[in-house]
Amino acid sequence: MTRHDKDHPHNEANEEVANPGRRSFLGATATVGALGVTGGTGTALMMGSSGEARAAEGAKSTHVPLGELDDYYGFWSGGQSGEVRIYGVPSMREIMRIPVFNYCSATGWGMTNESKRIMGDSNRFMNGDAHHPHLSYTDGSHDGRYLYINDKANSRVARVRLDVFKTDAMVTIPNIQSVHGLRLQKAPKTGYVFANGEFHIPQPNDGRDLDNPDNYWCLWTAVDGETMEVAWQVMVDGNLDNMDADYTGKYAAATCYNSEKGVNLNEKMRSERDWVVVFNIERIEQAVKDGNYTTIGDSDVPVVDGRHGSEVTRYVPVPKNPHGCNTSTDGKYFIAAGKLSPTASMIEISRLDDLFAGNLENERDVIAAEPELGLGPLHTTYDGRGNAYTTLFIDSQIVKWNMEKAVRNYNGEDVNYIVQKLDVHYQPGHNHATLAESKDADGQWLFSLNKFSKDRFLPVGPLHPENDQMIDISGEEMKLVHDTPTFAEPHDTVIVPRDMITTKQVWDRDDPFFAETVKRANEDGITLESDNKVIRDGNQVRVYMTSSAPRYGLTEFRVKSGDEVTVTVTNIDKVEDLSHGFCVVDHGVVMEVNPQQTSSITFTAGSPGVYWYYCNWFCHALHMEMAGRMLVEPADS
Ligand code: CUK
Ligand code: CUA
Ligand code: CA
Repeated sequence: MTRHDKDHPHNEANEEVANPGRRSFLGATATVGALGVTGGTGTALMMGSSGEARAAEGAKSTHVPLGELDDYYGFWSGGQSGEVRIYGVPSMREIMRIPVFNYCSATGWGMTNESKRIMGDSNRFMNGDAHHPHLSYTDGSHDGRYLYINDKANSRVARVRLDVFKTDAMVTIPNIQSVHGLRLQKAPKTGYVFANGEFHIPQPNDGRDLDNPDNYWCLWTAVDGETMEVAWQVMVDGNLDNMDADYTGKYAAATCYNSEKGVNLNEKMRSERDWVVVFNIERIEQAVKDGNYTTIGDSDVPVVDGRHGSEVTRYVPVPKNPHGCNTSTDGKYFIAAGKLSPTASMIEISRLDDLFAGNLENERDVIAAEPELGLGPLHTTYDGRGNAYTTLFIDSQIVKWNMEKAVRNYNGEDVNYIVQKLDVHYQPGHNHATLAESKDADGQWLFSLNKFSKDRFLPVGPLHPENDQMIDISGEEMKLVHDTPTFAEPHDTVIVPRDMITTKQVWDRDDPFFAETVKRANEDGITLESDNKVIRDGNQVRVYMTSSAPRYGLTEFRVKSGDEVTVTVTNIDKVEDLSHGFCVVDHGVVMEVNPQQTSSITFTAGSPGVYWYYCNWFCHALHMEMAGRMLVEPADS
């Protein structure tokens, strides 16, 4: 973008011709704005748009030329879809979806034996609500090993392997209801995965205390990020909403919006202040080591008492129903967004030693500043240059503010800490900047994950998409550059440079993802890479076959109605991207089988008849012909 262009803000239309790459962010509305068309439902949109069109002058392009790769991987949560989505940044092309807590019709996730083993008991739930994806750390930097994510709907935490982009572990957290806030220990390494139990419940929740909410409690949980086993829990007062950990491995902090322990809206809003609870991880570990804990119900997880008066927590009062909790990337502050208060509370992490040592008169002495930002502050992210960016849900804005100036202002200096407010469309929840939950924040791109999209996209009926907007923050000014409609409902994202992630393009035959399946085949005396066999064992039938484009090793197999059939398919193709599938018609049976992968699925053979099975991932010119017959005989024959 030249100086000349900047001086002629009404030339967008011509510029689009000259530089088609800009089309992606200027789009048609900018042209309409420039033409001065008014009226109808477009008015509000246009006013915003013409302003944006100018703001986008000089912004970085989101265009990634054909055949070239994006600079960043973006990991998006899938909200109540239960999955994780991968976007390329800056193009915002959706590259992949990773089923996690959901059933997947394309890959067979939730149906294959491999995915069922990973999901365990919780496989009985067909839904999930994935809010907070986070990438593992070494010394405060992302290390590209794992992604962890919570399930608010069924109280689970899952891990995704980033070498194959598959979910590889899932744990249901005991003694809690709803995992909401989820964060990782940043140093020296992940370490713990911390999970906030959001809804307070009787302990144990076995029918006692139904009508006695005063005796409901929430627990904060630490999961071992390597073994994915629950390490310990801490019982707290109030509830737990969002959280974050510091950059030393010593402290974590969580917002509480229900210090009242209310069970209805009015009760939950009764107090002018709720709190941020700060956890002292070393002290909790010591308490567990010293046997200073209890257990609850059937669970043998150590539960340390962290309620008021405990040595392992401190409660810092902050204004009304706080929501987001985000550690600044300089490691200095936990920043809690006020939600029902127009403020954010900056907790100075270096004062926490004194807070726990009892050297401060008041818990509020750890507050470094409480800047007023606008209406409905929800979440904050960072550019690594001393600025914070907070979403304002009610104002439909992102406010950029300077942390150091906010502190000076709090200390009485007459200095303005607000740098800029940018309209977003509309009602933002989380926002997130590139690398902004690591010490490597690079201040390039900011995303505003807006809950409402209203008039921004072609209408698709009453259920609207969300709108994830992309903002260039590399300069002084935030510049809106791109709208991305998303389906239900990304809450949060984490974005890292592409060189942080190293993937396998073809499975290794000894991969743990399907090791148990291989082991069982070996017990049947099967060599998966070459054998095509049917083994009958009472009314259990195990069918083994290879796949190699465009054929299955077996073009037919015979079972009896009502048999429990397990089909194990090994894709012996070694060619990158040559995936096969296996789908049995009228049986609800489907799975992906990628190069060098073994996949298996167990089902009940239906009523007598011929049932075709076919390859449902397009693999070859003769892909349609890649099929076979399951011949189902009557049960008594
Ligand atoms: S919560 Cu969704 S907008 Cu679950 Cu992270 Cu704030
Ligand atoms: Cu094999 Cu399609
Ligand atoms: Ca409250």
